[in-house]
Amino acid sequence: MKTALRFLAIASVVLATVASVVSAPARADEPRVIPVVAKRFEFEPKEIHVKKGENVVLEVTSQDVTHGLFSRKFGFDEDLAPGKTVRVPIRADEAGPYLILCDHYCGSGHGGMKMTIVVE
Ligand SMILES: [Cu+2]
Repeated sequence: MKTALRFLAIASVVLATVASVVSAPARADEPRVIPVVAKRFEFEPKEIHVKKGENVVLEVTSQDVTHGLFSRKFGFDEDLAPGKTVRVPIRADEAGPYLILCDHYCGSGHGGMKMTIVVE
């Protein structure tokens, strides 16, 4: 009887250890979250560096008027309503600088409102 109880105790410790090891690696796949602010007439930061194949989420918030967030490369085109945060997942498999544009007219400096994502 004592032997059986000891076996059960050891078995439950082993199972708990296996369970914690199996569930741990999920964290490594979690995307890196990068906060971005949009305001007349710039994005902050202006340049973001990511690694090839890295999963990143841009959390973009407009501080003033409605802006746009457009990227041909990453295939997104978002409207950024003031005060709302938009989550944009990105992942690049090729190195390079990629231009991100405001594509929602926001005033006189609209044409120069851009940022760069550098995939390295
Ligand atoms: Cu604009």
